[in-house]
Amino acid sequence: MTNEYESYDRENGGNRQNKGRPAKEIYKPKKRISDLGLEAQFSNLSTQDEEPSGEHDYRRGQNGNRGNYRGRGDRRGGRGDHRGRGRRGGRGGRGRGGIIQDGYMSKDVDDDHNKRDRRTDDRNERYNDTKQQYTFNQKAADKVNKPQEKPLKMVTGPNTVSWKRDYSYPEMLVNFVSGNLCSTYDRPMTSRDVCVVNDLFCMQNDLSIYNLLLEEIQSCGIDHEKLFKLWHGNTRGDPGTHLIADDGTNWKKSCPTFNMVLEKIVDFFKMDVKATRFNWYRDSNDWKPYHHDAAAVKPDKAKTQNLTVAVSFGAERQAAFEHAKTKTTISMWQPNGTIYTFGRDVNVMWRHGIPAVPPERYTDQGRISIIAWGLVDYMEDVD
Ligand SMILES: O=C(O)CCC(=O)C(=O)O
Ligand SMILES: [Fe+2]
Repeated sequence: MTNEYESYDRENGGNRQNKGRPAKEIYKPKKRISDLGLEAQFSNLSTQDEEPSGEHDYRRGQNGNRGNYRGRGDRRGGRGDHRGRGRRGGRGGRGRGGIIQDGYMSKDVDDDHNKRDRRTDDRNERYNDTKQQYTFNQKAADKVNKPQEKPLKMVTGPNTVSWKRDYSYPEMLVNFVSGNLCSTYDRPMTSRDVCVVNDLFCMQNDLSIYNLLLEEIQSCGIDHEKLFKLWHGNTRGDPGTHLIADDGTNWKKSCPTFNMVLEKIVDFFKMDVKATRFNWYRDSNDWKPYHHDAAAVKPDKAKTQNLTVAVSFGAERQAAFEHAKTKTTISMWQPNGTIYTFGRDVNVMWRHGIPAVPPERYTDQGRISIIAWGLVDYMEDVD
């Protein structure tokens, strides 16, 4: 089968167990954002393959938080580390839009660990590490500054071939939006648009949210093998691509940081979220093949989902699109904290995925993506 859309993936590989990898032990933060008061709010969201059972009121009951995180709106009176757009300012923070600052990164770096041979397939030991650290990719920077040695590719023939005005809408239009400057998405959006929103959640070098997500989900009390499923597990002689958290287990109740992320997505995009997913790419060996999300192939999903939102935490990976007909590919780096979204037509005209990283560029840094599928009422169709 060539059309590898989501439901196919799930039916064929999604239920396989992730054997042989124990839960990663991670550090205990000094302060947690567990008093967000959001724990229960998203626990009733359906998975992508199920219809939601009822209406969800995402903005209920935010008063009375005393905790370390302050977002926009009604949350007030916090004294802690995370400062957002709360009505009453906290002391000492820069008051940026919901950015979590002063995270829990430890100062000491485990050099031995970083130098360890990464090519071995026995990755279990590594998941006993403490929290993930931000690393600067010096190799990449050096490469960019290197003088070109190969002969340059050149074009022969005329450099302009058409003077006809073309008013057609592009097959994909990429919008860049600053999460620092606006509290909600306030630009036009068409179904052929991809939007990239930076800095809504955190500074790119602050891995607090990645580490909290991992800590909370791994200490939620559900057995690791039940909680995480290997995507594409062994269906093609491949050891699976990456892990997803199984929404059949009740992990969301114990993961306030996941709920905080989701609430921000709902607020920012004014989105009616119908389904969510927690993807974990444990290291650079994990990846996700090109696919259409379910709304491209299931008419019932298409009625209630016109937007996919993906937020990346942890290692910087590329999110890529492959044109369904021409197979042309376009790829975008996704630094820690970055959002990318795409509309209904992009999901039909293109497949998307997280490209595999060649073994020589191996890194043990992991990435989590939180995906929300749902409806926005301001999306314009393209004729
Ligand atoms: O990790 C990502 O950014 C992509 C995930 C994705 O496409 C999916 O879960 O359907
Ligand atoms: Fe997807």
